[in-house]
Amino acid sequence: MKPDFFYTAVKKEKAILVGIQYKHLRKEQTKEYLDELAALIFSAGASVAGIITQSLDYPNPRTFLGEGKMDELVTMVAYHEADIVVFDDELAPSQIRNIEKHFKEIKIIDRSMLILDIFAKNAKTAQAKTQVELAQNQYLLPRLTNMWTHLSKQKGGIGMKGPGETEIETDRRVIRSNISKLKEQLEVIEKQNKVQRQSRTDKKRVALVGYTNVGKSTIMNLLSNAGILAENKLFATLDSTVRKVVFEHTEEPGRFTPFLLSDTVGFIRKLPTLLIESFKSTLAEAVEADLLLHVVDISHPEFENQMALVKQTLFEIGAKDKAVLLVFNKVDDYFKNNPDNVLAEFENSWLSKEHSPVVFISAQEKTNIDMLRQKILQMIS
Ligand SMILES: Nc1nc2c(ncn2[C@@H]2O[C@H](COP(=O)(O)OP(=O)(O)OP(=O)(O)O)[C@@H](O)[C@H]2O)c(=O)[nH]1
Ligand SMILES: [Mg+2]
Repeated sequence: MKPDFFYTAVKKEKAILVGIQYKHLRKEQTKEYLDELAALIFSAGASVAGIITQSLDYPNPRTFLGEGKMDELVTMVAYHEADIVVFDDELAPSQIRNIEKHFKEIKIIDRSMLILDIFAKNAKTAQAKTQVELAQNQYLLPRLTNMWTHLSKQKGGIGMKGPGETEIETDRRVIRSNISKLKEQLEVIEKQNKVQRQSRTDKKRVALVGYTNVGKSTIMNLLSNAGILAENKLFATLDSTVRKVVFEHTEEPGRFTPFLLSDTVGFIRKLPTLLIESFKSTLAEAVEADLLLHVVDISHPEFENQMALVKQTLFEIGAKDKAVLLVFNKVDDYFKNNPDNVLAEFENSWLSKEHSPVVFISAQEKTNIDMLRQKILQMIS
């Protein structure tokens, strides 16, 4: 660790969150969405100073918020001495330009940009880094003319990492050639990975998939001692890790079944399409798996919507018609808040609802892990 006096990290940025209370959404849902945006801000290393919402049918085409609300936002930013304003929906380049006119030295970003930033921060392998860089360049291309030219480049922090950094790169031609170079690099990496995957085809393959922060990496570590970073941040995992796991059949001691288990990048609502596109090859582990463990955080108020989104995303990347074991995780948290519910009843209701095998566990408390092992074994044997 560096001594304190060498520590030169930029100060923790303060953000104001902006969301629309759409007429078709319940109030609690809008709150959940903004809570998620706050979790993204936290994962990016910044803090939330304030939240502003407006009831609208659709965003104002010029400034996202209406005139009066915009004044309120300006006051709020000044009061909290905020550094960033984050909008929960994607902003059009012209909206960014119009909003920026209201501020000095304030970064205006949208949800996509924030997610890209977290990905840039957390990417470790060459593949993940290249994929993020590709998505960033593609995101930047249509927005080149007005990306914070009013900000001093030394500022650092969210959104200042990556291709936005230097003057020369704000040239469309450079961005275009970056994009084609990155695509070529990815092709090379993907070819190597494919060879690697093909060399493992003799074994059954199981992939952990699910919404971000549901506990995929915790389960991976529990089943395989993989030593993967698991933390209460969104998108802690960006690279798929594969481990060989050997389970012994409880009813037949001495009989072992080996398989390959992989951890994958989490999903989130409104994941920038560019990221899905560029992460397709990372998600190949899920597409080519024999069994998917769809992990759900049952303690989360939005868990059913999260499940639906995961199914939709799996469909989009071509991982449909797969054997799926639904793993409801964090039952410890769930039963803390719903002490009257009975696990067996719950299990039955979901079994009839989903028509696919389900298992309820707590990866943290190590509850029901034997049941999870048994079900995996049943499904791959
Ligand atoms: N209460 C409770 N917390 C859990 C449980 N399993 C995991 N967690 C916590 O949930 C947080 C997220 O866990 P991860 O394993 O990193 O989740 P992930 O799905 O890999 O998340 P990403 O890689 O960021 O998409 C961590 O703080 C874990 O300690 C559980 O059974 N109960
Ligand atoms: Mg993870």
